[in-house]
Amino acid sequence: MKSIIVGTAGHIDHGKTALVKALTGIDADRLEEEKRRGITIDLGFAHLDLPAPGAEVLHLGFVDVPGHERFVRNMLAGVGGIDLVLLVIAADESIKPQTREHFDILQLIGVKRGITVLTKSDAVDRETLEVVRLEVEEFLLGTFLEAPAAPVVPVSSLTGAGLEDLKRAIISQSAEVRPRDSNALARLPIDRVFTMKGFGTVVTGTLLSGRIGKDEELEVFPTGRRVRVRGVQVHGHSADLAVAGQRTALNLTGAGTVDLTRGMTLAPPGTFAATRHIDVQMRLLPSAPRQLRSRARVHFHSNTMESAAEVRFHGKAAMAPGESQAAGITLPEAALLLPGDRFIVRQFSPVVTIGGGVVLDATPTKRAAVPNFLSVLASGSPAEILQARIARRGTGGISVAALVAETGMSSERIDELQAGALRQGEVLRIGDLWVQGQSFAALKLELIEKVGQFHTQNPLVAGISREQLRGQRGIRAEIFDAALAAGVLDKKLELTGDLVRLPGHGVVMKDDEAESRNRIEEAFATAGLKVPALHEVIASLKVDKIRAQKIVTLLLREKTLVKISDELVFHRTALDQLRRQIVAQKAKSPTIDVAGFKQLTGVSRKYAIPLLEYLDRERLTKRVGDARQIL
Ligand SMILES: Nc1nc2c(ncn2[C@@H]2O[C@H](COP(=O)(O)OP(=O)(O)OP(=O)(O)O)[C@@H](O)[C@H]2O)c(=O)[nH]1
Ligand SMILES: [Mg+2]
Repeated sequence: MKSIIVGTAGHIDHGKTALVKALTGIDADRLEEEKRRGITIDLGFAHLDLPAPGAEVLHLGFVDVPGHERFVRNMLAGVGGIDLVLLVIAADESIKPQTREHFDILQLIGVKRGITVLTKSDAVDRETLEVVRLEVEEFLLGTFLEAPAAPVVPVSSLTGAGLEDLKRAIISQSAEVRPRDSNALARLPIDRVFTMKGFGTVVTGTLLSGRIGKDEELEVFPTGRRVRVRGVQVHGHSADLAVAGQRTALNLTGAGTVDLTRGMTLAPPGTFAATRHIDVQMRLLPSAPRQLRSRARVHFHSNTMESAAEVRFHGKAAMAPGESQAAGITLPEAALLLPGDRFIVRQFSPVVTIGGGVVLDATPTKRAAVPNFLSVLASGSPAEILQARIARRGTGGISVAALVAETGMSSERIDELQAGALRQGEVLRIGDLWVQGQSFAALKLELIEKVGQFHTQNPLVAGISREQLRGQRGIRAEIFDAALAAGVLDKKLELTGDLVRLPGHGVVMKDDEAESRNRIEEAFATAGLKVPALHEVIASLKVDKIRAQKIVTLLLREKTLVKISDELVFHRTALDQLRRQIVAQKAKSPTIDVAGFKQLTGVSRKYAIPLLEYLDRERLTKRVGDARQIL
């Protein structure tokens, strides 16, 4: 079974609705006003099953669009999901303005298959029909509807002439339509919302991808409301499951008609994120009346949504008719759009179709980590695009869920596409994250370098702690751990407990050094403020002078010892004790002179002066004449 969406297109009154009725027996003009005025205003729907080759059934869902120029925006809401177009041109009128505008739209939207139907063949003679056919064939030269690959079929909906030819053409063209991906995440842009007696809220749309089943929970984008599927209808019949490419009606609970409108999208909950910013590749039609300036306001249409929007060209002031280039689009409100979605841009005023294109990225980031990122998205293979998306995240990597949300692909499809690159090491899979191989290698080198720097600055420390090495950059723990492990595997790093070091570096203190360290510390700790001369302490050690000096440097860096002048070094505890004494002294007297200080602390003048100067620097005291004010 294959499901195909067939859309009509063409000028007003050229017989689109009559053709759908002649084919399906269904009048797609459902509104009272449409019947009264004899024109189509909004989208209409019909369906038909045809036998396909191999005794298969071809399910055709029809989307009938209005031809009136005032209702092009309704036409745009319907054209997004179509697989096959019937370009309807009345034989008695030939090509008219909306024939051209609809055809421009079909090309911009990227419709790949179609049939040109010359309607009202009964209303003209054979010669006229042939003239119109030639005219139309010339108009379609070089496009996806170029004959004979895409047939031109004359029909009369009045007499039924040509209808069988048309059905045959539909069957053969449908065979060429690539089925939509029913394994991708489901996405249903809503095109109608109504209530049905006894059922409640019903929405309809063309299921662009995936499947939607009964009792499933869905999220409404962009509002975030959760709804449940009470019933599914496909082609007017109840079904357990709707599959990509089918006209789908869903009976929903959890939302009323006021909560839902055309342009919203249903998708599995918690998977996607609606966005206000997209990067696109767009083309301005040669027929556009004027150039499009950067930051111009336009009408933006994609799938069933429409909105005002601002277009920006990166580093360019304007875009000329006929040009194609990358652009950024900002929407006033978030919408669910995905890479590959097509869009149409209409001039703000007067409203005419001026261009359109394809969404490249619906999750633009500021970092320009990947050169030509957008051109890879525009013309790379699916695997290359995935790799660019992974590379863009640098050493941070991207989670499977985020990559799924960014692309709409299933994780299985992503695995499949990345298998080659994974084998080559171009991308890595670390836990739940995809990381570019190159970024990972750079991170590993960066860590090795950082450990080396640490050793240079801390000669007597065995290594840098993992936490300190990971630093403030907030590298994800899984990636950091993997990079460390890779460094160890390469024998470029060593791990002992929590410490990371370069092999052979990170001198562990030898016994005599450790003993010396203890002796120095003890000498100063027990001396209080009456400290010994540093050189005397050093001279008393077992280790040589140079190593002793290094140990002192380490103790100073740790702030176990504090140097307050060239000559004087104190243990931290002694200075802390002094602070407390000074603070206590303040209660007795707000000032203290040198004599008072000597008396308070029991130190000689040799120590008193540098210590008072130290306290001044520490802002515990302030010199006033010969005395100190205690602050
Ligand atoms: N003689 C003749 N008349 C036709 C044929 N098809 C349609 N018509 C008539 O043309 C008029 C317009 O037909 P519709 O099918 O409503 O045209 P449409 O393209 O759907 O028009 P819009 O939806 O408003 O754009 C109607 O009066 C039809 O009866 C045909 O094959 N032969
Ligand atoms: Mg119509």
